[in-house]
Amino acid sequence: MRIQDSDMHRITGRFTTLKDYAEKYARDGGSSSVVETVTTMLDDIEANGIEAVRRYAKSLDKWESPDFEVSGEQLAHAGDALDTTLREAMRASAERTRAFARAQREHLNDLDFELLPGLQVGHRYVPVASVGAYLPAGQFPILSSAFMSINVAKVAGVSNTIACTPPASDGSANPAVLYAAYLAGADHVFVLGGVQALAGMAYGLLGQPPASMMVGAGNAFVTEAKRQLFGKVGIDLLAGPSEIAVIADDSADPAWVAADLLGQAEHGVQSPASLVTTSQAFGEAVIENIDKQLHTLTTAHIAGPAWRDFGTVYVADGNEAAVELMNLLAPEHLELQTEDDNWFYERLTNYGSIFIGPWSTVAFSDKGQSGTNHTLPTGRGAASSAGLSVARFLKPLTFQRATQQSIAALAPNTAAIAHYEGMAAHQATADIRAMAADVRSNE
Ligand code: HSO
Ligand code: ZN
Repeated sequence: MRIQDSDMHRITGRFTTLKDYAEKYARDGGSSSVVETVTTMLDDIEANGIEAVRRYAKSLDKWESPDFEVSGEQLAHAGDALDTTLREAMRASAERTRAFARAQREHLNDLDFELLPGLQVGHRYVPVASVGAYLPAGQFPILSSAFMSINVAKVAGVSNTIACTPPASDGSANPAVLYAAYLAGADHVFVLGGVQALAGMAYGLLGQPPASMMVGAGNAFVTEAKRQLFGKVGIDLLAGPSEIAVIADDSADPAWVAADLLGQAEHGVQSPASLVTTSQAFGEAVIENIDKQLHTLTTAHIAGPAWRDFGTVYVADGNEAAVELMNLLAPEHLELQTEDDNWFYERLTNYGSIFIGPWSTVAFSDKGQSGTNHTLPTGRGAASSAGLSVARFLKPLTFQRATQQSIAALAPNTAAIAHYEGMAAHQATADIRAMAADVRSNE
């Protein structure tokens, strides 16, 4: 057993680790070579259209195709060769993520009420016209990506959904990723990867109108392309390395906590996994279990370095300190395995999604089984925003219907404010109505 400064920080009252934390987790927006490459590619594709898309597909992925699209027939049969157990599991994920999104949709109500006599205001939810989703198929072909993006967009009522997934070295798409896109109800699926895929969707080069919004995670180039295209199109979020943080005490099983920490550390060598505990002995036991589990884990070459460089066990000197630290960490995924999970749940405010009690593990959401969306803010993004949900594909468009009855309350005040600002044309719009309604100005 070993406890070193590097893997255990002692918290006494205020967080002495705040500076460590900021240094360790502050990440820049990407290396400048990635930024430059993506800028060049996007400019080229914007200027030269599908010809440039084809050129990049050929040079980067050795992939040529007349239009990159997967036929409806091919999509419908994508799952045929898959193992039945996998197919059933995926079907359950598709159904549950759809059911959760539907329930959330039902709680987004249109609004229409009288704010003042003669002034009716409100909003109605209108889906974005089209969504482009990136479905990764590289090191890990994350099958649930289609459920979190396309599926949820469909529930929102998005009429045109496009998915792009990168080709393998022989130009084929991952069959399970295609099957997921099929289950999710994608309207058009293309075998196209990287920056050229995002540009193709955003600029409308794939025989479809430009995407209003693009979602889904990919490598550093894909993320940078989304960042640069933001503004032209909406995006879900810019995903950094996946994270997990756990609050656990002596009542938890250190082997389970260790497994769950490694469960997200596996994502990449920069994935932070943090344990916050009030018991030093428990923290030591978790570290010991992680070391043990890494011996047999087939992805230890990723999870090991991630844990070594970005893994932390914090010993808090009380539950309040644990909550305060966790709200500061604002992790993407947060697990509670304590004697009184509700006590923590009521006080925690910054996380992408929370997993309450030892039977709830992050992978249940990651794989679509628990229905919630796995596209969640990372890198402290959870301090200011939530993850992807049906609401992100819906615009609450406001309206106002003013009648003459409301003019006395609206027009003179508007005129007074516009007059002060020097915005004469604005003032005129209020004045003509005030005059027509025979309302005297405030001036
Ligand atoms: N943890 C990732 C999603 C995922 N992981 C899917 C594995 N499969 C981001 O939340
Ligand atoms: Zn994950």
